[in-house]
Amino acid sequence: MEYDTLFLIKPNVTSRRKIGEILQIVEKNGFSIEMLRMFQMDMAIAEKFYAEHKEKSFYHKLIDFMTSGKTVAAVLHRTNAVPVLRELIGNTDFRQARVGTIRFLYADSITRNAVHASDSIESAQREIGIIFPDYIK
Ligand code: FUP
Repeated sequence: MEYDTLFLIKPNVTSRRKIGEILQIVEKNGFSIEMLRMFQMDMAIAEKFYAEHKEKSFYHKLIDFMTSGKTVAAVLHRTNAVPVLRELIGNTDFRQARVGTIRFLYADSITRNAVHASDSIESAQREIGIIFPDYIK
């Protein structure tokens, strides 16, 4: 099945001028970029996006980081987009990420972990709605 997922390139990467390299990796792996946006997350968007983590110990660190600089957001389209992109980005903890994954290559810590990819089709729809409210499929 072909469908969309949401991808974010986080502030620790945008500030290092690695945006092009990472977009090249996703395109080489068969993803089509349907929407693309660069912006700095405000508190309202970050809190909405990460609402499920509100009670976690790392929540404030995560929100601080995500609002600290520019994010590139993309709607990516492919067959089996969610599991394929999750595989390509690697484990949340970069120390456990498979060699060659985006997090293995670009993460600095568990919080500054370079990229985000939706973990289910439902999450993808919710997250696309937050970042690209005008996107009509
Ligand atoms: P993932 O789906 O791989 O992005 O991971 P999670 O949904 O579990 O976590 C969301 C974000 O919280 C991660 F991108 C980074 C951050 N996080 C931490 O900062 N510390 C942790 O221990 C776990 C996650």
